[in-house]
Amino acid sequence: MQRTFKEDFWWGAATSGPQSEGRFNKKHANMFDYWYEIEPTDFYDQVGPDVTSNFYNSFKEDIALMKEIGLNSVRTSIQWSRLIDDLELGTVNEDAVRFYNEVIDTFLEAGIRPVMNLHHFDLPVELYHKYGGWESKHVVDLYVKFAEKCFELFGDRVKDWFTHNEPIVVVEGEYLHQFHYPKIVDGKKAVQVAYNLNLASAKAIQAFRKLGLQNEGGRIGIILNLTPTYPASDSPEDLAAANIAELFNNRMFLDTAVHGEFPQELVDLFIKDDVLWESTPAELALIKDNTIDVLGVNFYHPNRVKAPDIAPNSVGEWLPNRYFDEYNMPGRRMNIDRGWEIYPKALYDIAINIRDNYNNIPWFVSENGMGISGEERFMNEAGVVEDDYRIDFIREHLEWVHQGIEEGSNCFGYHLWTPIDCWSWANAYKNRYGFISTNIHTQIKTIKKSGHWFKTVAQTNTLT
Ligand code: BGP
Repeated sequence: MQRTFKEDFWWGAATSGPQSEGRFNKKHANMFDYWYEIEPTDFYDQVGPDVTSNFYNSFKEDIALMKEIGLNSVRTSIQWSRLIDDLELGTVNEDAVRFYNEVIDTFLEAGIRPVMNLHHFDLPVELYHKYGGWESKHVVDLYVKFAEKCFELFGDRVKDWFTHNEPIVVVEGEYLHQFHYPKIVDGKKAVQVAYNLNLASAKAIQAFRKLGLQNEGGRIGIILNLTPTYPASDSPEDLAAANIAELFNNRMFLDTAVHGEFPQELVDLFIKDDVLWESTPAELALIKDNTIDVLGVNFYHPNRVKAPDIAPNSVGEWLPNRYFDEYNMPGRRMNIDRGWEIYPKALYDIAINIRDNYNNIPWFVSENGMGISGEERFMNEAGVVEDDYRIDFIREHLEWVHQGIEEGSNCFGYHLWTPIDCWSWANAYKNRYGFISTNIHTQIKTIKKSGHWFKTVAQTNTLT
């Protein structure tokens, strides 16, 4: 069946500064730069973020390749640790200003809409060591200074801004489940960090509007990784578990971003467990007044949950997972390389949820993708990766997006993670996601079969 999308649909891909630029000419280290310095063995093949996919040096050639595969929009991020010279004063590093100006202009000349995010897990590490990072409201204010600089410097040409990418990952990775530096387990700090990230987003939105960028065609939002929750059964216990998982994983940021309020049920739970954040009425009013214009949804996998085997109790460290356990649904489709379930229909469920419960706010799929190990095995004699599995994956997800749009969802685009194979946090180069492959030894970049396929989809606005 042929599916046609509207004329101005965003066909694109997403990356981030820390995963693509490399550390070249950066004054400050971010959390990952530093983590790699102190614990290189935590990274796959001990490959760190020093070079990544070399975008700092090769952005002109890289953007030309993105143009060649028909992308009309690309998201990346401005690295706080690159742009800002004095983190307290918010003064800028002139080389970084030159770099981001050239990147933005190169995108525009290529006919690609540059979409900019401000924080993609890459807090300057000094702010963690000095103040506890996102635990501190002073750091929230320093972030707002950084955001203001970005708006002032680049807001004339960048029209689509996002405050954070997947803030829940900071909460979980750094403060609960120990998969990102500093690998702390502290429920109270985790909850404060979640609050402060919400506050930072609202304050950045306020700064954006004070500058009047919304009157110049600008809009601002947040990018959330929504993982729809599916309970293992209809039992009251499983339904209750799914409800708490949904509140913590999704609604803690989504409700605040769209409605300006934390879900009361979640606040009550935090009060009961004595982990509630410190807030002021003025901050809560600011959050209420500064909701998003637009939403980015990263979707990789659903969240299947059941009631925990052991009933919640107050012993041990507080973790939200005391209320829900992951459930391995028999027969589920898996991407074994990344360990994530493949369930494209979840994008339709997200579309309908946003339509019905979140003001049908304009949104786009800001990340979706399939990380595959050892893609060289699929390379043909010409060096092209024949990634038919990725084409099928994208097609299936787009079919459900289209169905959602048919039923009134306000979805305006689809971005694959990622345009060019890039470095990924602790997994480094283990799993490849791109439309374009990177040889990490030679930095030679080659369009994969999926890149050629996507070009036709983008040019015709049609999925066949
Ligand atoms: C998202 C992040 C991206 C990217 C992607 C793929 O959570 O926003 O930065 O890394 O996931 O996941 P991973 O790199 O962990 O395989």
